[in-house]
Amino acid sequence: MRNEHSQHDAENVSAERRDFFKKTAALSATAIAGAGMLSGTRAMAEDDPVIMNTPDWGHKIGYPVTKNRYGMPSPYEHNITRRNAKLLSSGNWQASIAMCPIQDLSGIMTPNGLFFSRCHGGIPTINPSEWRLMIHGLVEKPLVLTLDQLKRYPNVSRVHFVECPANGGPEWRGPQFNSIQFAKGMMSNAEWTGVYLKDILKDLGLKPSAKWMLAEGIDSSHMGRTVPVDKVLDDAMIVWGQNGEALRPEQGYPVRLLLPGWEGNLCVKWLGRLEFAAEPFYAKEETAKYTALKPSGKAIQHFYANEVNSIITSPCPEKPWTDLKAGDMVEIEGLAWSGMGTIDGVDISFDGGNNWVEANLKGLVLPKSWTRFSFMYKYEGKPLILASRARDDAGYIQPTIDQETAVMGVESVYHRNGIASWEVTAEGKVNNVQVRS
Ligand SMILES: Nc1nc2c(c(=O)[nH]1)N[C@H]1C(S)=C(S)[C@@H](COP(=O)(O)O)O[C@H]1N2
Ligand SMILES: [Mo]
Repeated sequence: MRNEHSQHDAENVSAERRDFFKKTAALSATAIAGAGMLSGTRAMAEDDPVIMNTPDWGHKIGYPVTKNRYGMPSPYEHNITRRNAKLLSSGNWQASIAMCPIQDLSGIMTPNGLFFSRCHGGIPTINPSEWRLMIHGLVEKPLVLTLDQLKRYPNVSRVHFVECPANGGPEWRGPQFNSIQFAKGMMSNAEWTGVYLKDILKDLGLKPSAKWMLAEGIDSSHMGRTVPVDKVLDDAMIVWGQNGEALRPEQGYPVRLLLPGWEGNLCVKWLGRLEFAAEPFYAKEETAKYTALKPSGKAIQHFYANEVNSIITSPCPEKPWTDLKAGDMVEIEGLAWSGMGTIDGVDISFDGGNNWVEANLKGLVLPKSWTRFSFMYKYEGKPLILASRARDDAGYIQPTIDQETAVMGVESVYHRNGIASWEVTAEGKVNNVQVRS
């Protein structure tokens, strides 16, 4: 009888909706056209068959949670996935870059299944009971920790982005991808849980001569990077938690180093060893790679924090304005972040950077974290060059592309933070462009 009962309820609901529809239809399109968020006929589509539907989900019992104990997104969201950038990984999917669909995210947290992932030697499957962290070198008391021992230190949770310094790197010489996911998707933002490294070091006794720390991974790439001790004693974390659950294998399960705001490459995943020394280690990833060749022919070797940056996520090539009509109000949204501090403000330009208006920062505004910005705009159906320019509380503002290339040339792969712009055509299509003077 239960099914019949539900069927009956569904019919009532449908009748109520029909009444509502008849009453409001009197107000009709004329009252709404040309004003507000939904102008014209889209607000009151009298011939929309969906309004009268009584689909299965409203009167058939649904499936139980036992079918899907670890939840998955709705099958209708199947197209929202990470995507691999062939250009950067020569089609080799073991060592690859999986770009985050930043155009499809809301708020500032990246769901763990969509977090961007950069692996130099594939993703190891590590048994946490066989995992140890060795801390040695210029310390009074070297230490080997199990995961349980590590978790006994005071836990902290912090929201921070991880961005590969090569994010946007293929575009120094001009746009390469008509896609935000491929142009800017080498970053994500999460709440990380772990311990401050300085709290562990209290037990070890750092020798005064210790100026550098090598962090080494236990994956096949054995990623090694040297970190100055100042950063270690400031806010470096050893993390095992990602958005409320264990780190995902792609993010370094069971434990990774997190250097808030600094190059993703320094945030060594599948961490196994920390060694303190008086000199940098000059590991492969800080000599052959992750250096920036300048026009003088010299390369910058140790550069760390990702500079203030921003990108408009809506509209973007994947989220065009092709269904808008002149007069529609539309929300321009985007993400701003700085590895040097907290976002102070974001400006938006509609004419490629000649004039600027201030956007609103929405939701949480946290240090070294994605910050969402927003601007309500009355669409005019005219071509635009949309751009965003972020500022941080360390006093930095994004440079123009010309200013940036004047200093860095175009040979560097890393640390691009010049003002990004989208061309919006009269039809509302969105293209990746670079504004040069
Ligand atoms: N052990 C190890 N750590 C690593 C890497 C790796 O391949 N192995 N890749 C690095 C690079 S280049 C980046 S950009 C970040 C990416 O972090 P994510 O995969 O969690 O997004 O991890 C870094 N840590
Ligand atoms: Mo990276």
